[in-house]
Amino acid sequence: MISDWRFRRGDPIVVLTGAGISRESGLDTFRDIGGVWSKVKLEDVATPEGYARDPQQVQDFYNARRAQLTEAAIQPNAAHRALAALEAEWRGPVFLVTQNIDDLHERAGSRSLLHMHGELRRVRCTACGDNREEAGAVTIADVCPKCSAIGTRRPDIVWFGEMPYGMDRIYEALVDCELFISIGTSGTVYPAAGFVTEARAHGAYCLELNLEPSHGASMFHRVLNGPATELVPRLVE
Ligand code: BJW
Repeated sequence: MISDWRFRRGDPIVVLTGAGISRESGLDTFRDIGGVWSKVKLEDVATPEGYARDPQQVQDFYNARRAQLTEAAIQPNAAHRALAALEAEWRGPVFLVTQNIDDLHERAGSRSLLHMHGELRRVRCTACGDNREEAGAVTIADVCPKCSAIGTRRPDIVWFGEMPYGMDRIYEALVDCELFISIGTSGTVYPAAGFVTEARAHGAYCLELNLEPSHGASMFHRVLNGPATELVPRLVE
């Protein structure tokens, strides 16, 4: 379908994904009814201040979500797989920027991928910067395997007030792309919510795929509403 439009196979594409793409894999979104922020206060678990107040509460929250990723039922869905197929088949660059901290895109086969809000399966030492994969639970009594500091291993997650990863690379790609596709994000959290403005200002065609119109829907040239597992495979077939 993409190639039915004005795009040539080889035009650069940037895809932004949010929690909605993983919803049909069994992971909660944040702001929908029953979402993550209806169960915990974001100030407690997704800010540096919350972590300073009660680090073990924050570790417990991320330990539970890290463990959930290893459940057999949590698997990449047809939308994750379709984006991996797009990257494999399109002749030009397909740069996938995800706000998600799960690993479903890489498990589906995406390779040109940036986790701008960090990764659930990584921890970072606040003393020496050591950043490594962690499959299990983390506690505030942990010792950093690199510098031996105690209690310095925090989830490698970008919390509110912190700088997301890869911003220079992302803005370069937004300036160069011919097509910007936003999938499964409410468009409420910056800087990701502003990517459509940037891409559009530099001439990209902007397409939104979401269950419902997002907060930024009016910025897109075209908006398709429905579940990601239906819309994304149809787009790339
Ligand atoms: C489906 C579906 C299906 C469901 N199919 N669709 C005032 C104005 C402007 C900005 C600010 C401000 N005050 C503060 C700020 C900055 C702040 C911010 O944006 N706050 C807003 C709340 C106002 N941002 C930051 O602090 C960021 N850092 C920053 O700005 O640094 C400075 C900077 C300056 C200049 C340049 C660059 C940087 C950091 C933000 C960190 C966000 N972290 C979180 C938590 C991660 C940890 C965790 O997972 O616990 O990231 S918050 C949470 O929201 C998570 C997500 O990645 C992020 C976005 O959520 P997402 O993915 O959009 O999910 P939902 O639930 O909101 O939406 C899901 C959508 O899917 C819905 O629309 C559904 O309809 C849809 N859907 N099922 C298709 N089956």
